[in-house]
Amino acid sequence: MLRNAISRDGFSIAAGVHDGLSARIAESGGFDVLWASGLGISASYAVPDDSILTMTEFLNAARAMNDATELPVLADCDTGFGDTRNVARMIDQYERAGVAGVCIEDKVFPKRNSLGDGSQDQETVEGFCAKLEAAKKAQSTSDFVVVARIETFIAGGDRADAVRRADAYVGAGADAILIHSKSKDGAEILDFGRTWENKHTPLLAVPTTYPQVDAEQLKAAGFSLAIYANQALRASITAMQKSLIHISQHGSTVGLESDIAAVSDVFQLQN
Ligand code: SPV
Ligand code: MG
Repeated sequence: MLRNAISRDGFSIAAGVHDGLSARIAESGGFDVLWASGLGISASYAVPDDSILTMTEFLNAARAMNDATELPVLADCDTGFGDTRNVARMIDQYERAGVAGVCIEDKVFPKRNSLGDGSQDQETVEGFCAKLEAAKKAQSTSDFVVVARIETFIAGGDRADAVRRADAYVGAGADAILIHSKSKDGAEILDFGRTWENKHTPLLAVPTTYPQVDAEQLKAAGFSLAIYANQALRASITAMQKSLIHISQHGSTVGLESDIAAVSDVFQLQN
């Protein structure tokens, strides 16, 4: 259950995945939670992670992950696909699909991926709290989790703004806080975790740009879930590129066969 996996008493890891196959590989790799990555799902359609795909496209990918595994799926739902009414329908649809929880971020639609260059406009605290309240009101099972993602550091804001937002979002009903950053050293994330006075609400991090901050450090700073959001996607891109270039250059798969999964491995992943 997602609620247990992100409890403040323990520490879990989530793999960012983009379809049923990557979800199943993450499950066999020992992860606790699946992150239905907006970046990954967008990349699987070869479009930017800039609010291009529809909710239904993201939902279909999350449903495939949920159907393929026993792991709880935490779906990256960007800004909630609209205003409070869109958020309410989104919750209904994700919950019906069996997804364990959703994460919405406090940027304005259309959002841009957080790791790119360029400015990011943040939603007002009041506007985002209204979305969280709509989400919590719309859920029909008590186990469903709504994560509030704070983009203050991405937008160039300071710790005081991040803390103000975290407190407000918990007040509006958020079950967990994801504090995002694209800093190179992760210092602002570790500082936030250590100093945020709320020691009950689960804290989530996405250590993409600060890979030297390991799970132990995140746990010690008060985090309960580390989301490895895009490593599976990046690994698969490298593997596909290397393999396909080999074939086009050599006109054969000799020298490649031992580096790629056997067809029987594919069958196994397909059950
Ligand atoms: C994603 O995986 O889509 C995320 C994390 O939202 S990030 O790409 O860092 O914004
Ligand atoms: Mg995303």
